[in-house]
Amino acid sequence: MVKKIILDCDPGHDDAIAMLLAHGNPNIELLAVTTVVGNQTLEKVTRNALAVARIANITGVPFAAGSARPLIRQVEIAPDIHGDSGLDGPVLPEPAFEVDSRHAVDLIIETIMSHPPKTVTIVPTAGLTNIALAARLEPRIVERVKEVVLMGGGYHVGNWSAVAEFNIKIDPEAAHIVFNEKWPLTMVGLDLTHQALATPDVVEKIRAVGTNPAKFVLELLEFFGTMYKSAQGFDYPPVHDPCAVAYVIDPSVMTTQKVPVDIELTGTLTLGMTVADFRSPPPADCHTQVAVKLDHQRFWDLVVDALERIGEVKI
Ligand code: PIR
Ligand code: CA
Repeated sequence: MVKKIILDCDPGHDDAIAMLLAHGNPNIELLAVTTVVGNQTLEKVTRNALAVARIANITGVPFAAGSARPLIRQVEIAPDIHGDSGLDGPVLPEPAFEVDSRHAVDLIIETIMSHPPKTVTIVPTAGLTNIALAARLEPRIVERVKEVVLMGGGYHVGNWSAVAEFNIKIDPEAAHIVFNEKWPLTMVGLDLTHQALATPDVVEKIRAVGTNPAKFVLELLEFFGTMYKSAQGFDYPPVHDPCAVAYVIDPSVMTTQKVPVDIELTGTLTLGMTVADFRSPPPADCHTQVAVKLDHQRFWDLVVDALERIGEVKI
C-alpha cells in the first residue's frame, strides 16, 4: 500500500537523503515538504530543500517554509556537522521552482484536512516547532493523521547534551506538545539511527549506482563523515533521517517497543531528554513507541533501490 507522507525537515545532509528515499521509493507518496529552522537558518534549509528537489527531479510537490525560530528558546544551529550552508560538500544547483506561498504550518494542516482520515503520516526530521504549531492551530489534525514517525530523541544517549538529542533539544516545548498529543507516535531516535552507519560497503553500493543523484549522496556522505569524525569521533557517519522514512516504507526494517515517552522541560542537566518508561507492561492508553534495532542491510538496500529508481537526472 502506498503511504502518503508530509516530510518536515531542515536539510541537512541526512534530511536530503531522507528526501531522496521518500521520492524514489514506490510505496511513498510525498504530499508536501516543509522546512523549519534547525541545522541551519530557515532561509538556508529552505534553499537546500529546493536544491535537493532539483537534484532528484522532484516536481509537483509543494515545498513551504515554516518557523524561523523555536517556540520559546533562542535559535541553535549545527554548522559543526552540516557546515555554513547547512548542506556543505556538494555544489548546489539553483532551485528550479519557488516555495509555496503558504506557511508550512498552513500547508501541513490543509494537506491533512483535505485527505481522508488516517491516511496521512507526518514525518518530522527536525525540530518540532511546525508540528506543534499545527496541532495547536488545528487540533482536529491530531485525530485525523494516521501517525507521526519522527527522527529525534533517544532513550540511551544524547548528541546535543549528555541525554538530549538535537531535534528535541532545540525546541523542547514543541517536542512536549507533539509527544503529549494522543496520535500514534514512533520515535526513531539515536538508539536506532546510530546503527544506520554509512559503512564503506554501503558507500561502494551507492557509488555503483553511478548517477548524478547517487554522486550527490556520495558527496554528502563524504562531508558528513569527515565532520562526524572530527566533531563526535565516529568512524562512519550515522545517517539519521532516512531511518524514519524507512520505517514508514516498511516497519519490519526495525524493531520497536511500546513505551510512554515524555519530554523533560525543567531539568538543569536533562532539558530536552526524551524520558522513556520501560517498565512492563506499558499502560493501556500508551500511544508512543520507540525504535530499538535496525536491519542495517535492508535499510541501506532501500536507499540504494530508491537511487536506482530515481535514475540519472541531468541538471
Ligand atoms: C545531526 C543533526 C544535528 C546535529 C548533529 N550533531 C547531527 C540533525 C540531523 O539532521 C538529524 O535530523 C538530527 N538533527 C540528529 O540529531
Ligand atoms: Ca534533520
